[in-house]
Amino acid sequence: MALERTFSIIKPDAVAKNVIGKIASRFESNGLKIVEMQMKHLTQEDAEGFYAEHKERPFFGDLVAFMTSGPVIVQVLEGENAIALNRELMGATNPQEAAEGTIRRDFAQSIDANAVHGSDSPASAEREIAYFFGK
Ligand code: RTP
Ligand code: MG
Repeated sequence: MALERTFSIIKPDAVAKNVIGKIASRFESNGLKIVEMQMKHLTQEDAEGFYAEHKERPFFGDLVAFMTSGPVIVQVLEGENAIALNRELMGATNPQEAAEGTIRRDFAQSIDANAVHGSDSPASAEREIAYFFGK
């Protein structure tokens, strides 16, 4: 299978908890290579544009407020089957429902503060990588 790229964010809760290294290590030890990485404090506009698909959802305001509450790490991960593999390593959106050994089970506290984001399809990966890193 060909190499694939996906977009990942280590969210403000995980950065504040000092577990950037532990999360990056999960990627690295499971065959994902970090090929772009930057710490960034998202503006309101950055977060609203990034999550535009959720604009009409009731949690949109809270999501944008949370994502701009502190610095994040934006990164591009590369590996075989990177999009699905990253979603598997992350675990379910709600950490209470996330499988044992997943990043969200181990480092997240709530559905809002859930430690990481990962692209959910090839189309989102392409859009999200371009959004933060250009083509
Ligand atoms: P993400 O986009 O952050 O990787 O997470 P996801 O695909 O697992 O979840 P998604 O449905 O795309 O939702 C994006 C983020 O919005 C927050 N959320 N809150 N209160 C709620 O019901 C709710 N649902 C989603 C989560 O922080 C989720 O990661
Ligand atoms: Mg999503």
